[in-house]
Amino acid sequence: MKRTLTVCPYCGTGCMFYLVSQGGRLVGVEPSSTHPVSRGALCVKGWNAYAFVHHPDRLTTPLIRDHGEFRPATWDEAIATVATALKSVQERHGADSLMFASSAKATNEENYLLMKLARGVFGTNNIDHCARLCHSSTVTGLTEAFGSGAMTNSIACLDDSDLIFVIGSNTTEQHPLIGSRIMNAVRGGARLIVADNRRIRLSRHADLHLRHNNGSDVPLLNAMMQVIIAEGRADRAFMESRTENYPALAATVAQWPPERAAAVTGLTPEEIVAAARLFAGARAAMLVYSMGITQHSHGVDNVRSCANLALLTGNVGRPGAGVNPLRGQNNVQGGCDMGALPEFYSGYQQAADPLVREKFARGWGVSSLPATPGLPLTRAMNAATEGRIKGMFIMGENPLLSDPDQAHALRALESLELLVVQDIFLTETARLAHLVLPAACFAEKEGTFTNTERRVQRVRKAVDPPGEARPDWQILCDLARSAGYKEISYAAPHEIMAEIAALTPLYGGISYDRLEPHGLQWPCTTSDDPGTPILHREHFTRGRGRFIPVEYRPSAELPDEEYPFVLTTGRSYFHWHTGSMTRRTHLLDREERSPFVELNPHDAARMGVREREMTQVTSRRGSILLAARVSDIVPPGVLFIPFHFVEGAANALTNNVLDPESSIPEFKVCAVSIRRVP
Ligand SMILES: Nc1nc2c(c(=O)[nH]1)N[C@H]1C(S)=C(S)[C@@H](COP(=O)(O)OP(=O)(O)OC[C@H]3O[C@@H](n4cnc5c(=O)[nH]c(N)nc54)[C@H](O)[C@@H]3O)O[C@H]1N2
Ligand SMILES: Nc1nc2c(c(=O)[nH]1)N[C@H]1C(S)=C(S)[C@@H](COP(=O)(O)OP(=O)(O)OC[C@H]3O[C@@H](n4cnc5c(=O)[nH]c(N)nc54)[C@H](O)[C@@H]3O)O[C@H]1N2
Ligand code: SF4
Ligand SMILES: [Mo]
Repeated sequence: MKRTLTVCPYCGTGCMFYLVSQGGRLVGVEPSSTHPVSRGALCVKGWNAYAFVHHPDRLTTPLIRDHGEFRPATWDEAIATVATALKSVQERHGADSLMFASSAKATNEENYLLMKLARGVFGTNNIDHCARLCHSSTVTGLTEAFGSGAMTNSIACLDDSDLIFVIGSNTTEQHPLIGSRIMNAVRGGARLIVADNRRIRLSRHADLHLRHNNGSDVPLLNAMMQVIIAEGRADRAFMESRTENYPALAATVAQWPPERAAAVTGLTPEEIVAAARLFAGARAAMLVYSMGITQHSHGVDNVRSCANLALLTGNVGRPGAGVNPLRGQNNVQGGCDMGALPEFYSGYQQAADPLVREKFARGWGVSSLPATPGLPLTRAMNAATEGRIKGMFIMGENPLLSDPDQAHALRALESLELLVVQDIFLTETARLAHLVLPAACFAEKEGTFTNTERRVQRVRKAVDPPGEARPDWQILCDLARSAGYKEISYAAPHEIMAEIAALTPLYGGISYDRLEPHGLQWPCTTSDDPGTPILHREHFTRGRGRFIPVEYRPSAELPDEEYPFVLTTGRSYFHWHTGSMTRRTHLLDREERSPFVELNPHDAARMGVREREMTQVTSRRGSILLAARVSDIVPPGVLFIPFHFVEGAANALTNNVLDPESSIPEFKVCAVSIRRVP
């Protein structure tokens, strides 16, 4: 038996465990008892994280489409074909007709390399990844307010908190080891407010459960701030010494007394006042949020409101407090840190800044780097349908199931002249590709992931990849060389990290030998920097914390007579996104086998729908069939559908409307109808 210490490939909590292998095959998982986050525990996905690795569906050779059918190819042929095809699109239509989609499932080193390939070799800033669908609102909103778009505090800070405000995060199901830490804190005496109209597990332990209407977080938070100011509960000393632009905030929230917010949120004024008093009365209050806040056409405004509330009450820069966006994928924090974003190089260095471009050009040995602003992923999909994006290279994403408005996503992918997909399985998106490259998964390669609390941790190889599959970083190096960038050569991922550290101040002090045993939290700028568990302690990254007042903008598509229900989409505990890994994991698949819609008992009675009966849910964009789960988890008038199932794809229904600033889609609100299928 061999035990290999590595990081869980599922969520951003970043638990570490040992992969147990025997004779070159994984046989199980053992938690790490000393790890500061997992502390000897794992959730059901972690315990089963070895199971998909040896699945017979794993891609084992490159595939080239020939007369409509895939045929296996050698690596030499596949790499040369991909490089030539990308070059050809670039030469005929310009570099900005290419789009590169990176992967929050891949390592930091691999994200950095794809960023380098897009900018340094193919000359475009068109690089992005699933953070666009997830926390792009956070990156925009918190960077403006604080100067950094990451969790301000550490997971362990939950132990020091005496009030936890969970808003738009189903923490026990989606970040289970953070969820259980919140439950522990509550058992230890911390107060809990949950703002989510679903009766999620945490709500049963909350002092206050706010079941406000989807899309009404800005009025809720504005009114809480109005009460805090009116009752003299704001932290004046903190505001004077650490913040700016307070008068503008005060003027805006003065327009939002609880009575006005009550009409929009569906709450009572008393509930809003109670929330305000609980929050402002705490010694250390921590905000925890996720997709309920970010995935709206006003997602950035929601994030700004969260930041405003924390600034107003002096809850930034100390233990037990802070604004804490829980990052979703195992390495989505790292994907952003590595500059797999159109607007940034690694470490949030602006692509628009000529000095940054000069520095990277020198570091990479290229003559120049592109100045044209890059396209976010969501806008690139729109551009593809308009013929402005011609070629797409997708590493480790499955947009046919994860992008909003599936018919639109299909149109976008089908209109491409060239689609290359590099994945571990032949996903729904890969089936549309011209070329498919088989990648090694987390258990088969070396590298690092960065978790939601900015902790950079080692990923280690336990077993060999199946067949001809290779680590993403090796494939990307070969591709760069084949496309004419001969200087690229790394013996192993630690050499890529050395280059990242040299060009990226945030990661300046990160090297593999320093990551034993449980990683380092950035900023970590020098080789003796112990890392930073809490941001903004003496001053904000941007200097002063900035209040950015926001006005309420309703969701883009509200219910009407024809589509009388609000549809909100999200996740279940057992499955992961588009299901490529969890639906190939027996134990998880057994728990949740098929698509379902949560429907309130009142609505069910009204519509004549009973538990487990088939229903048809329809929006202006599409229609799907799925079983009813009648439950008061959702309030009347709201339906909830997880987006894991291809045979009842929630994204056939969702609305491809984007936040104007972050370009995140409105996954959390659209209008639908439901009927029983006779
Ligand atoms: N098991 C599992 N875990 C996962 C994932 C997975 O696929 N499966 N995915 C990972 C990823 S990438 C991410 S980003 C995270 C997401 O983690 P979460 O954001 O916690 O998950 P979601 O289910 O998308 O949405 C959370 C909650 O938002 C609420 N909500 C909807 N609209 C609103 C609103 O307008 N306001 C408020 N306040 N709440 C609202 C919903 O009712 C829902 O309970 O999970 C990560 N963890
Ligand atoms: N309706 C609705 N839609 C949503 C959301 C929602 O709440 N509602 N949430 C959005 C959010 S927050 C997110 S993060 C996105 C997620 O959207 P995606 O990122 O598209 O979803 P995943 O299924 O996680 O895709 C990851 C892919 O990487 C592959 N993979 C795993 N490991 C590796 C590796 O090491 N190398 C390579 N090359 N590939 C690998 C997997 O097989 C899988 O196909 O979905 C978004 N879509
Ligand atoms: S909480 Fe997240 S990181 Fe931890 S075992 Fe579960 S899925 Fe993996
Ligand atoms: Mo996400």
